[in-house]
Amino acid sequence: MMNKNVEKAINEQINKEEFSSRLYLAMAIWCDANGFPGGAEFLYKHADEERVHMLKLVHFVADRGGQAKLMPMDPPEQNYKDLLDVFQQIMKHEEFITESINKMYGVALKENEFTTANFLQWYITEQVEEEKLFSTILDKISLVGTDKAGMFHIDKELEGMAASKTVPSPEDV
Ligand code: OFO
Repeated sequence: MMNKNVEKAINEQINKEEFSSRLYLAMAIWCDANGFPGGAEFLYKHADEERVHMLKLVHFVADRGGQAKLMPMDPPEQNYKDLLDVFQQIMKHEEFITESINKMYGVALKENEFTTANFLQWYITEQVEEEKLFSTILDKISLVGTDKAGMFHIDKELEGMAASKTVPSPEDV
């Protein structure tokens, strides 16, 4: 049986991953409506990935004899200044998620839930990848500034990144 504090922390993380998925969906919709089809493709796919992050936690709770609880959530921001604004907000959000995962890991260790801590290692590694990915994209966008041709090129790059990515099922990650 899962420790109550650990279960609570995991349920809160489930909510955050679900929110991440919704946030990236809102950003994808904005990109679609504002002339960034590549950015939209990339973010639609990333929204799916966040759903996988959520499901992986849901399955883990079930496997340990618990029942995940879904919580209400505020709607994400749907209006953005430009593509730079979108990726700056993503970066900020991912840093918040990393902090939250580290805290959850801390709770598991404190409660001697080593199986859970071991399981959470995947999320710790994943956050390193997520932050690296978004900071690379953010650097490129910052470099281009307001140059329209450069922005077009970035959008094409995002399209390519989306095309080369397949979203795995929770069991495969
Ligand atoms: Fe789930 O990694 Fe981003 O938020």
